[in-house]
Amino acid sequence: MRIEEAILRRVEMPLKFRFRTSFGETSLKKFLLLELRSGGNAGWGECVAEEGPFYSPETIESASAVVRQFLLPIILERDLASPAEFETLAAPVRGNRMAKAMISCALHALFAEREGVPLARHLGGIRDRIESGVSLGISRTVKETVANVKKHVDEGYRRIKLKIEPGADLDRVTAVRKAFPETVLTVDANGAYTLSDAAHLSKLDAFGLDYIEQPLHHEDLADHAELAKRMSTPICLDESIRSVREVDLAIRLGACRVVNIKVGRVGGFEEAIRIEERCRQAGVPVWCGGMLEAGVGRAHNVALSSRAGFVKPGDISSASRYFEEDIVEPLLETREGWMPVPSGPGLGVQVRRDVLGRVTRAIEEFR
Ligand code: OSB
Ligand code: MG
Repeated sequence: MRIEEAILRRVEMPLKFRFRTSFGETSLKKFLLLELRSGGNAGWGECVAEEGPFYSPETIESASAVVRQFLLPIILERDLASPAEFETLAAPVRGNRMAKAMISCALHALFAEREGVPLARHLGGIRDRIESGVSLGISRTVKETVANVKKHVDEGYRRIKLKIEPGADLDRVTAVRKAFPETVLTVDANGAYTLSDAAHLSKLDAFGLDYIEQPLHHEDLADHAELAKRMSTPICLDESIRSVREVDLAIRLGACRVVNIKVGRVGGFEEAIRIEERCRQAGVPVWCGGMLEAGVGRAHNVALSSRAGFVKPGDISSASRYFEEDIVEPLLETREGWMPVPSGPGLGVQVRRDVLGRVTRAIEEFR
């Protein structure tokens, strides 16, 4: 398929809540959105790089530069046989995985649309609905945390994840577990602890958490393996897993028993699926993480999560939780804790040009 045109937008959408993690806080979602056009079809990709290099080294600016200078020229000059061919051609470009993933996602959506099959099926998905969890930012107080959990339990979410950091951990988990003895509960530290906190972290073992996500620094696989020996709560890795090589190392070291897969963090659908398969061989359950995506990114996450290996609830919640209005219709919304997988061709949701016009801050076209 020959890509005739690429349109790169910078988009800004206000979030309905302030999202605080151990590494920062945001109430405005800013992202790059790519539209690829070929023969009357369009493929959309959303980049999860944030404004600052805090979750990952990439930023909106860095991703934009790499996309324009190195990645778009690869697809604009060629007749691509498959999205996987892009991965091969882009392999000489190191890192910059979120930039690559935006193009991978747009290409898969475009190929699925042209084939007339839903993206989920094009990716090998087998489910028609996926289990939804929710990721709750760090609240100011214990009381606010419990109230926020109640709201989301009442909405039917099938797993609650609490962001934690030193000084806002045991108190929140103790109160939430007391109020919700049966809820599937996890915590995510985004790397805020060190191995010297092992005794403190092991106090979380009393609360029956499904797992603790990324407790230590993203480069500390050996320390995660050591921590795993000192606590009974399973460790799930997020930031540490950028490739199938890293997940292989993590599993061999005993650094994790659960894996969070984000297509942006690993550079595209091909690598995401390789990681899922490596985990399945090792008996390691995986789930799909989120990056506060708008409708395009959410549709890609839903499609990926429909694959058989995604056996735990993901961070995939209703679009209306995040935004007053979204850039796609119909909205991707959960019903009693389950998200339906769109069944139409391609992305399975339509991009709303009217909303896009309101939220686009800059636009560039490439031919
Ligand atoms: O660690 O999973 C994370 C959002 C931004 C950066 C990192 C993370 C998150 C989330 C949000 O947890 C999940 C969602 O999209 O709701
Ligand atoms: Mg995480």
